[in-house]
Amino acid sequence: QSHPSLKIGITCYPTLGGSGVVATELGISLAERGHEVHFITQSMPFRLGKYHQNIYYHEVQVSDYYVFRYPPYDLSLASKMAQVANIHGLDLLHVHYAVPHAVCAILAKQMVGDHLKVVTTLHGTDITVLGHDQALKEIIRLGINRSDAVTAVSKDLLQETRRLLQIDRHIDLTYNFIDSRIIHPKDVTEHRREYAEPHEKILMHISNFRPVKRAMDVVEIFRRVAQQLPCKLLFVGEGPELHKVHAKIQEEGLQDRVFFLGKQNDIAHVISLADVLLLPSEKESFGLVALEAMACGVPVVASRVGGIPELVAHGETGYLAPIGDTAQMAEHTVKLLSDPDLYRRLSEQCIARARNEFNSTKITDLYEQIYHRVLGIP
Ligand code: GMT
Repeated sequence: QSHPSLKIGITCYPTLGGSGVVATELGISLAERGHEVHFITQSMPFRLGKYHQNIYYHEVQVSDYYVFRYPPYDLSLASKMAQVANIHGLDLLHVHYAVPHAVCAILAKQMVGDHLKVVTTLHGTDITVLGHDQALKEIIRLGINRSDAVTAVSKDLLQETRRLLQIDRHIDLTYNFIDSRIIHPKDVTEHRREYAEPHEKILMHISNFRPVKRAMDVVEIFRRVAQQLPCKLLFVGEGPELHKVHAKIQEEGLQDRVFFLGKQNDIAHVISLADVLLLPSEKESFGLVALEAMACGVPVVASRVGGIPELVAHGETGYLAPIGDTAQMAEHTVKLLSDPDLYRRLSEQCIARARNEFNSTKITDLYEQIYHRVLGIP
């Protein structure tokens, strides 16, 4: 059955981690299916890059009128959403995060009319925000309860949302995904030589170095692994704890074996340099980088937390251990890297699992079904 092409507004944080990446990839995938996609964001989403047919970009301008102590970004966003919806005749707004985006979309809906539908995807940060500021609880609940549909990126996040916010409404499960045309193993033999000798293994950590990522555990895991096999460690990304990590590496005298690559755009190329990805986070509603690693055939050693066990299958595509158990994570890493047959099997299973369970086509289908449901399209 052929469905009408839709006009969809997408709002996300364009520069922030996995949620922005997933929102952008979803927009691209929808545009390829003939839908008209309008990004309404603070700046151009970083993975949007080149020109795409059917994709439009609308920048939110924040008013800095001198009486405002805090420029009202949320109101500017809601106004922009309503403006774009009216001018382009949008069918729906798909927003990523309840606060503030869903709340802004609900305001826009009040300005435009009830025919404009709101779909909200939860990425976990609303729950984290709640941990910091309980005063926001009711507005997060409003964002969720007044949306026409709500989705969560893992079962764990779905249950957490229900439990912590006392939400009874239906929430759809829409796992994050990768586009295997872009995220797949790359031949990086040349570049690998810059970091490691052929007999050495490469351990990698990629994050925004927020405390929740526990990047110091990565150093500890590496220190233990390096006592047992020749290896190097590559850190990718930037953030608040990077300087501490740097200091620790100096203190441990590991500087000859550790590289800091900073922010990198071509994530498939960078991940392909690695033999194992370390993700010892203490909170992770999904962990998109673990899925990107799997898609590149790189097994993941991670903490058994949040949504990670839903993508990293213990003993099949990587290994899981309790938060902070660096000894066990190191042990798993050594086992994995010292058995070539085991490694090959896990690496192949990683690619298969990422492609079969978390592919762009399957998840875009799911989102389309949700759009049809809220719009009453049979
Ligand atoms: O938490 C971050 O560091 C960034 C945040 C984001 O906005 O991308 O990540 C959250 O959403 C990602 C995409 O769904 C998930 O992969 C991350 O696990 C989630 N972060 C947390 O739950 C801490």
